[in-house]
Amino acid sequence: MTRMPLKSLIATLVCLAGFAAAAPRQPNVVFIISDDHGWRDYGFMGHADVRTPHIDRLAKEGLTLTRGYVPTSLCRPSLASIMTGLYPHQHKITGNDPKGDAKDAANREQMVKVFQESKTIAGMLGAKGYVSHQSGKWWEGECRCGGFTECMTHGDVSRGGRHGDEGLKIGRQTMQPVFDFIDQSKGKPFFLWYAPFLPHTPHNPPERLLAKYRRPGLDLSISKYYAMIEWLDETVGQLREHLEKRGLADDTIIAYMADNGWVQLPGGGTLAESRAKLSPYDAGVRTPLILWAPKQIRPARDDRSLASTVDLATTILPMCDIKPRDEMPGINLLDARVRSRRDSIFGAIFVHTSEDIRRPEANVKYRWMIRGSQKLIVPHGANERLLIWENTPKVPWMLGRTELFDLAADPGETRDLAGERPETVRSLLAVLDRWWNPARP
Ligand SMILES: [Ca+2]
Repeated sequence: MTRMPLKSLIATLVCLAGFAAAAPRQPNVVFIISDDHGWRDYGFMGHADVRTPHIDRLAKEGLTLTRGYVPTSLCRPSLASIMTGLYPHQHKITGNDPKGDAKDAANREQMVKVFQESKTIAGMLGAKGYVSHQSGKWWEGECRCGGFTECMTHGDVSRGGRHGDEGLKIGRQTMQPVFDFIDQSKGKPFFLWYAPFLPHTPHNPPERLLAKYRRPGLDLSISKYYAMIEWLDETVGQLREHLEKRGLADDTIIAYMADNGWVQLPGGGTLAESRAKLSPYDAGVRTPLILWAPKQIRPARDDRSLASTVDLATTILPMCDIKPRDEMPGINLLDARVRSRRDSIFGAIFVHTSEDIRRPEANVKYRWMIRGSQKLIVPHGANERLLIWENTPKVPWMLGRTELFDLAADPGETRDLAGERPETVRSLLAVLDRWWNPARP
């Protein structure tokens, strides 16, 4: 072995130190989170009516995983999973509201404290020098508590704080706070949480958009929902255009997803009837996931692999030179081999208004898992009497029995195979219990 002369060794060490100091530029990270949006309701997902040209373009240019899922189909716990990279039984956020007076500040504050026990993506990026901005949906009180450096949401219950307050103006009334944040953070890497109250109710789209979908034979409530989606899409286009105008698009990662699904029933229908939001069926838990980064992610569409929003942390943090935490269960979605090796994903459905804000097992109604194309849905018998929607005793889709579906043959989950395939049910249940068994928390 040749010995390196001392002078050269010192020169090399100085050089390496210099290299370490000039670490690669950290990419900006933008989360675009649609609210109450059905997984098929996009142009790129094949919808015949809904126009989403801007989201379609992201999907075409990015890595698009059409079999994406949220672990739970309700806003607050789903957003908490996106922000922490953890399952609801890990971060313990399972419901939208606390039991008792949901408008009582102290009552809500106790819930927010539970959320603060988990590390957030905003906080982890912040520790590495990122600035961050929250806009849109945010349930966890004053948004700086979630690790953001700037925000729209005040969280003050006495001024209407619950799920976003001032933040809910984004997209619907203005994009300016987001644009101002981007402009002012120039030079520093940033994290942007863009979770507009779109296409969420109230379905009150501008007439110029509604006019495109108003037609004989299409129920007006459905026309309005479609127009709300196009409204969301317009804002996605505006956000991207702003990044491009500022010359930042090449240094930015965009992750797109919906927080839960939606089925718009003719005549308005009630949520409890729709078998979507707050249900364990695909209409509630499935969403396409798009990862877009022109310099780092090659365009591809994957219609086979199972992906979860808990994978966002474990995919994006390494792109920002941050090691994911050990308790994060996700995978790196950019690695095609890792994606192909995953055979199962999991989730759970909880009551809308938490029985016990600290014990997920006290609130769970269903667990579900998918292996390949087989989907198992298992009710939690111990909580059978709990109402999933407060004050809604009758939820027609809630059968209270174990169900098994073949999603490849029956994507609408209409034919329950549990009775015909007891062996499959048994083997899937064993896997599900290894993931999380609320009977043995
Ligand atoms: Ca939602």
